[in-house]
Amino acid sequence: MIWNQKIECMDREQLSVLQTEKLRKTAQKVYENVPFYKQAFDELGVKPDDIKSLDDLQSLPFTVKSDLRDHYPFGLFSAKSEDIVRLHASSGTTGKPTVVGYTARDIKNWGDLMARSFAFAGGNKNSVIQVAYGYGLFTGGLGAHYGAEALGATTIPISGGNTKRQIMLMQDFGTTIIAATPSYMLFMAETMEEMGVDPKSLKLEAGVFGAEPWTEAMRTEIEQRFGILAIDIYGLSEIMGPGVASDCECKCGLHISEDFFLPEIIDPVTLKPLPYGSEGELVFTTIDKDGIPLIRYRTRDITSLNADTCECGRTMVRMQKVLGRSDDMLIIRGVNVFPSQIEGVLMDIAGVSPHYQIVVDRAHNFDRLEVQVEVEGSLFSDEVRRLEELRAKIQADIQTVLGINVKVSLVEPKTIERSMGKAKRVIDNR
Ligand code: DLL
Repeated sequence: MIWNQKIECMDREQLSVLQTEKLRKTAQKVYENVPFYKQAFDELGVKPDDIKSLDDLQSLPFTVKSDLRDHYPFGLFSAKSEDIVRLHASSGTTGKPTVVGYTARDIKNWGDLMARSFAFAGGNKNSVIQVAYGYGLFTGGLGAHYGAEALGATTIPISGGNTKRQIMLMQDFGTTIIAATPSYMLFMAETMEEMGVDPKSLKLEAGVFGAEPWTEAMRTEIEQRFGILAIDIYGLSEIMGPGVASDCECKCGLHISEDFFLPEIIDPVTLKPLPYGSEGELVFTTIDKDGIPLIRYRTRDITSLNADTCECGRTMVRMQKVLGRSDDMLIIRGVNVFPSQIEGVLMDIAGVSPHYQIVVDRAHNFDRLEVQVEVEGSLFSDEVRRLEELRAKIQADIQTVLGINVKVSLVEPKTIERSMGKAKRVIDNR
């Protein structure tokens, strides 16, 4: 089902007229209400009225995460405080969180956009949606919650964690769609096995999984273990939260809700825009937000865009599955390494579980990368030779993909700490 056929399948020329109009209004709003933006526009010598077409976007200033932190907590808000009805925040690596505010209209629109994502997963008013993203300052829980209600579905606001209870409710309430991080979904599969529950015996039909990078191999594993459709959902709190983009049943890229968010891909070094199809850093301009509209926000997420009409009929641009972040990219002895590349290798090898951790250390100016990965328990009671063969294979395959030698350690099942939210894949001790 297409939730908003008129918009989601809009002729692209018509769409660009709508986007240009919304962009000009947004530029006016931030120029008038946010001193940070007035100064940034003035420094570049641009005025909101100069915006005549979408090409003029390139003359506008960028926004980065530290700009939000430097104006903590509400300095980049465009709306008056009396009109803000909700705050969310995402934790940074250091110090203060990044705070975002929503007006009542923003909350309504967010629910509507999230409903589009649930519709991608086949959701409708008959669906029973279990929201296993965390509720609280994180946008996952409440974002999915309002989307499920906007859809008219029955919503189960269980939040993350409490895994056995999640499973019981899935059985008893007849959950048809689950919203969770992909790593937590795999943990639920494991817990079901321990409890003697067959994941395929549930009424579950689909899941909307996101908040962290995951590979196609992980998608296949979830789909096969549960017998469901696994949809990728992308978003970030600065731009709105979950529901900025999601893939449809074709699973060939995530449709961005372009009537709200203008995407660009830039070269993260030169900051120059790149054409469709090129990989680079994703940048968003929000064009229909009141609380905290942002101009050219640098997400640090690496992907590419595709503007071809999708088989599903939607015309909205698609972004490729996120490859990683330009800032969690590891540089190991000069080589750029994305955790998702290592995950890709692991998932292609039989007997290896999707639970792994990457530990980086430096000794005598030499970077060492260790991949700790869980393997099937039965292997440990087998001959040592088989374990060693598997270890050597993983090491050789990673060497082929990354071009560097890494240490591989095989560990027993359930040794690596499980997460109820975003998995912590990398421990960088450098
Ligand atoms: O993670 C919002 C969200 C909640 C999205 C639930 C999807 C589902 P933040 O905590 O601000 O917001 O983190 C945003 O998470 O810049 C990406 O690096 C990463 N991320 C989110 N979704 C995906 C995804 C939420 N589907 C940051 N694939 C983003 C890869 C993702 N990375």
